[in-house]
Amino acid sequence: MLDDANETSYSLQDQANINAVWASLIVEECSRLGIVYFCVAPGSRSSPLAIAASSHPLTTCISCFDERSLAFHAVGYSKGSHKPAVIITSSGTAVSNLLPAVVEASQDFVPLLLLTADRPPELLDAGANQAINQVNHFGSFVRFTFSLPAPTDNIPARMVLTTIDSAVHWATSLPFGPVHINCPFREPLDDSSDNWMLNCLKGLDIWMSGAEPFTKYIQLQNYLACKAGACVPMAEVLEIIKGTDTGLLLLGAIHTEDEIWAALLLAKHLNWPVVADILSGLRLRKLLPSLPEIEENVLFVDHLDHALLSEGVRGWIHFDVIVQIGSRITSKRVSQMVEDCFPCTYILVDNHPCRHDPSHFVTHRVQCSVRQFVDSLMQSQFSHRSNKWCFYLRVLNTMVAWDISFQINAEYSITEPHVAHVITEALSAESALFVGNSMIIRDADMYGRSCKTHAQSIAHMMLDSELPCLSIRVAGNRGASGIDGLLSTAIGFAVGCNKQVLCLVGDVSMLHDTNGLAILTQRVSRKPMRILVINNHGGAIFSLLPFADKTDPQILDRYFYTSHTISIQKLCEAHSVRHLPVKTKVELQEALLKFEHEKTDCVIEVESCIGANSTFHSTLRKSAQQAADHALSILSRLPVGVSISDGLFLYKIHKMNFSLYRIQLCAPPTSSSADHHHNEFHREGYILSVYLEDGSVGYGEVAPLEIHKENLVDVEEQLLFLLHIIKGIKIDVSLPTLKGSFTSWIWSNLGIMECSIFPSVRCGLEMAILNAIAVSQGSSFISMLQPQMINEEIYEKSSVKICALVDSNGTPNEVAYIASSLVEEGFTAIKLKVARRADPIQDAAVICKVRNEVGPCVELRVDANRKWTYEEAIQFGFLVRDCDLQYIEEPVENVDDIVKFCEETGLPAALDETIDNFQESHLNMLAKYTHPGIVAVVIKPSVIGGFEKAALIARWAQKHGKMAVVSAAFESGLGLSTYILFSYYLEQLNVVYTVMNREIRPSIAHGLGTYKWLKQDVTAIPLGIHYDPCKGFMGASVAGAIQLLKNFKVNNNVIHKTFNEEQVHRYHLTVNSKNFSYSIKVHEVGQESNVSTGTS
Ligand SMILES: Cc1ncc(C[n+]2csc(CCOP(=O)(O)OP(=O)(O)O)c2C)c(N)n1
Ligand SMILES: [Mg+2]
Repeated sequence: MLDDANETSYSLQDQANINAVWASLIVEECSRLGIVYFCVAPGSRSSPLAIAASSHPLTTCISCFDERSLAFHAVGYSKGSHKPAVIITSSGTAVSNLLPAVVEASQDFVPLLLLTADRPPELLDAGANQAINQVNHFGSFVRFTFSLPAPTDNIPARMVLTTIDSAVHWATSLPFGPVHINCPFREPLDDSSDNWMLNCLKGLDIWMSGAEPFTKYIQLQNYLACKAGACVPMAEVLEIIKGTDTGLLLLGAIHTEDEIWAALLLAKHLNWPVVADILSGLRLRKLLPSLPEIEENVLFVDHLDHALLSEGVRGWIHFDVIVQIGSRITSKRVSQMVEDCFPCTYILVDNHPCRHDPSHFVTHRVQCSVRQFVDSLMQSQFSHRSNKWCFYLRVLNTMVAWDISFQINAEYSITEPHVAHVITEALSAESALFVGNSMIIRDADMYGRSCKTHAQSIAHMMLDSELPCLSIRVAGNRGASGIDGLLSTAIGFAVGCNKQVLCLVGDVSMLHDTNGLAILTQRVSRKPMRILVINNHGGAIFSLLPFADKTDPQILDRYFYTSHTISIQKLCEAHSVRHLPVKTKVELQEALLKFEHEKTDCVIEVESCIGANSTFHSTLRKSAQQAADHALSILSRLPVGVSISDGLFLYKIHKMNFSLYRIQLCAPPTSSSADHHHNEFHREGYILSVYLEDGSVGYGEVAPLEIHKENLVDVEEQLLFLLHIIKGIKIDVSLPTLKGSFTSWIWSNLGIMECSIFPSVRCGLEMAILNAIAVSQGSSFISMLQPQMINEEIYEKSSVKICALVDSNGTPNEVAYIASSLVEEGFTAIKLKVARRADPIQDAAVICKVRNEVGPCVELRVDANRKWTYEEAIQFGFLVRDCDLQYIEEPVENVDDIVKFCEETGLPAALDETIDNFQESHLNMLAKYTHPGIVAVVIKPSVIGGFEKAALIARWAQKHGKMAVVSAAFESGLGLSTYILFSYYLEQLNVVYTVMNREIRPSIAHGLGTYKWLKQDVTAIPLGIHYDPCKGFMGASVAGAIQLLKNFKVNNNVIHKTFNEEQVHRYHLTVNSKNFSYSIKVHEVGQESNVSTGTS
């Protein structure tokens, strides 16, 4: 870094003062740009420049006391050499004397660089000697003018260099002409020494060690610039890109559909990760469901902004080359990351000539259209060497994306990030988006997401573009980012682009431009518009600024938020514009859909509130940061030697087999409806064995009961199918994250749709695979899920609290006796089955008796399994009101009555079957149950479809302050051990959650009391469930469960049949029709059939 600067070819450290540093930088950069002829007029204020120019080894200097003549001399030099000459003058009329020559140069397109010394601002307009207004002194006769600040070490010195580079680019680009840089200097003007901070040289290391200009401007055709030596051929850029190890394609604002497509093509060609800004048109992508390749081929790191919240990620991420298409990046964190990547090559491509480089780090500035740039790159082939890097970024992005989606979807109320998250669904091929400033554009950039397009749009797109994904044209006023005139601009944009524009604005922005509504009502040749106003009653953005916490709320309210109660509805009425208020997520969806097809304009007003918005943003940031840390810890634990280069996988499945077990139970399962007249009870199921290529084996259990919708026969068929297709399937490192990874793995690797795999099969498969990976890594099921939790010592002392299960047949006395024996044994939580009797009064009598018997400290739960009518449940509820029940599980048969039940009785309830029956998005379905009366969610992984779904529901419960209770479905010791570890994992998550919210909850008793039913087991190792004297409850040892799974051996005495690989016939069937033909791959299991197997 800076220490190394001593050894560099160009040294600045020995400059006496900061004036000399800046003057020296100016002259050196001119020389590197090929500009070496300096016309120096005498003067004191300009002495730092004159000294630097005259002492530079490569410059030629000439002098004249008459600035007018000197300037004409410079014009002559430039005409003759086709290179700009530099003119240095003192302040005052010395500058004015340059005007005639500047006019001549301007009219005759002669490049010149004017460096005029000036007084610092404190001496202007204050009667100081020789001080006149030199800013904009030459009016329209210069192509570019810039007034530098007086030199200071508070500003990065590289800014001086990018100013010179930009000025020379203007002078030597069509139409060539003079450029003016005004240079104020503060005394001392000589070389007397003054302490200055070396820190201002940050980012100059490479510049100092070379002889190249800081920012090289590349114009695809510019003769004069090349002559001046200022132009770098495109070949250099190509070479850089070819040699890139870790490249990033950053897409800023892109304005036309052609250019958006060109950028997409470039992304595919380079195969670099892509960060697409909201204004690029590629952030809110619409995907064709049938053609997902684009998402597979191009890695869009949509959530880099939030991933960068993690300090670990900030320290780890580094790109050696960044290509940015289109200026302006909305995300500050991404811009900061680009700065932190320095020294790196930073290539900015845009067709305007301006310096859009606020951090002053651009090394190559290519001035051309996106298409021209892509054309010039498409002829070259680039090697794709950063697969591993892309893979890491993909995992990181996926995990952060999952968390963002989770937080947004799990929030019952409509939030501003939710609007940004779902807005793509309201856009079609015929629409465009106009984003307002303030929070709106940032939220869309941070929380927007791509989504699948629906059928009509697909047809349209295929005809339109024949490309696999649809970009959405997005515009905004980011030139000056004002909140004025946004509505009017959006309406103009709608006329101009002839699309159905959806405009998103904040309330203050809307109020700033209500006259836009008058333009809206003049429907001149445009399609109807939807204007979505987020009304948080003020400028919410200020609540996110660091000073918000430290400022008096009244001052914030009045002078920052400008809080108001102005009615947007009445404003719309005044302009006869349709207005639709929106208060919930569902209402928003309906409003957006409704107006998509209507012919009228409308204003949809989403109600929000500054405080809640600020809190939710902070939750999102914390959660995304944790997700990014989690992703990093998974990636950093990749075992050495894992192959990432070929297909980015962690393991390969060698084979799978499964065995039917039959074990004895002590009693019939409580879920059993059959009458049991004999004393022998059995449980049947399958043990899956998944073998990895490294020899590790993991076991899983698939054992459907009556509560499952599938039975043993269904399951066997599906397992047979899996047995054949799973061979050779790869597992990547992200699979154990349980954040949608299994769902996408099952679809993309096994080709099975999420809804087609039976819940118990998916659960068993997840169990077997996670256990196999744990064996292979020499760790445990828990460490798979949460690598940060690895601490073997803690496992030794940890146990999971178990809730005993009582099938409460019998008289109150009999049941109370059983319950108190359980308490004596050490149980502190008991669940009693109710609603088996005809009369809820009898159930209530049993519960009252039990409570009496076991005392007040035992947690009592009851489970009605939805068997009561509402009236029966109410009757029971009122009778047990004083029994202090922890909760009543599924009291009523009608799902919609459960919240009503809580409200009427004031008793806590829990969900169980309700979640089992969710077909689609669990979080949307759960939204109905945020009511505080629902205190727990009972999760049976085998019934809801595995650990991934179970973890999602548990996180929802934890987020809403509810208990997430894991419950077994009478599985064997294998399933139970995995559930013990899963319960422990959830408890740890809950600790993190509650610590964040500053409230520690006691441990939860999990529904694993079914172990008492096992008379026999599939394993010889006993489950370590004992009274834990330290904790004071009946608990399952975590270390015991880890050991059981590690050393698991199937007890062959209980195995009835094993399914290994059977004969499979593979063949193709080809069907030829008139205009098309298609081929079907058939895998046939079992005996050879008579089907003709002619191949195509
Ligand atoms: C013309 C103009 N005036 C002032 C500002 C400063 N400013 C930026 S955001 C903002 C508040 C915008 O409030 P709103 O439109 O309600 O959006 P929110 O912050 O609530 O998302 C203001 C006043 C600006 N950008 N432009
Ligand atoms: Mg607002």
